[in-house]
Amino acid sequence: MGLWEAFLNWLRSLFFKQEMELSLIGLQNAGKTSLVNVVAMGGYSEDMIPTVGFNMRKVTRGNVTIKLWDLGGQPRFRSMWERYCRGVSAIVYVVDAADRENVAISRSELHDLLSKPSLYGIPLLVLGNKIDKPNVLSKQALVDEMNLSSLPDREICCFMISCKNSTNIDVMIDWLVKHSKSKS
Ligand SMILES: Nc1nc2c(ncn2[C@@H]2O[C@H](COP(=O)(O)OP(=O)(O)OP(=O)(O)O)[C@@H](O)[C@H]2O)c(=O)[nH]1
Ligand SMILES: [Mg+2]
Repeated sequence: MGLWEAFLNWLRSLFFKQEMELSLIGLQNAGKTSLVNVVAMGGYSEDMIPTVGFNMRKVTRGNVTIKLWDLGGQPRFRSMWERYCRGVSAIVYVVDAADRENVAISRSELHDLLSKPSLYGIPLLVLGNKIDKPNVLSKQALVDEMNLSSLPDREICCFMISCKNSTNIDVMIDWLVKHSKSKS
């Protein structure tokens, strides 16, 4: 590569360098920590320990640095979700799409969280995880069950993913990069 071209690439990298801060929210066992591991290219494991409190991980993908707040989903940790969602570029809400019994709880926790004035306007990405499993909700069914159409005043998107098979992980990252309020 010529010197001029290298210089242009360097210039481009300065311009497109982005920093994103995301919060991963959702009920216990939804697959939040698994998602962090997959995004960080750390692989997938069946043997996961429930997150106690939260973990912070920084992941770099190309020119994008992503700071991920991975929160515990058990009931006792849910009251701290709001605190870790304030000021983030986007909220990523993970749902186990194979766990039909808990979708209603997941919906009410999401709506409770987003009713907080401090989180007004923050883009929301809802992920239906575990689509490798049999009998999962369809995307439309998840959108309906989560009542996403009744959440006004923010950008909302939904993807169906599998951390296990890495399905739609890249599409998801693309969306986040395009729609996060970036601090470049
Ligand atoms: N089949 C399948 N299982 C998954 C997938 N993603 C995660 N799991 C499993 O779901 C279980 C819980 O995953 P975690 O990532 O620990 O869930 P979490 O949302 O972080 O849970 P908490 O930290 O307690 O809030 C683990 O056994 C994972 O292996 C997936 O895409 N497919
Ligand atoms: Mg976890």
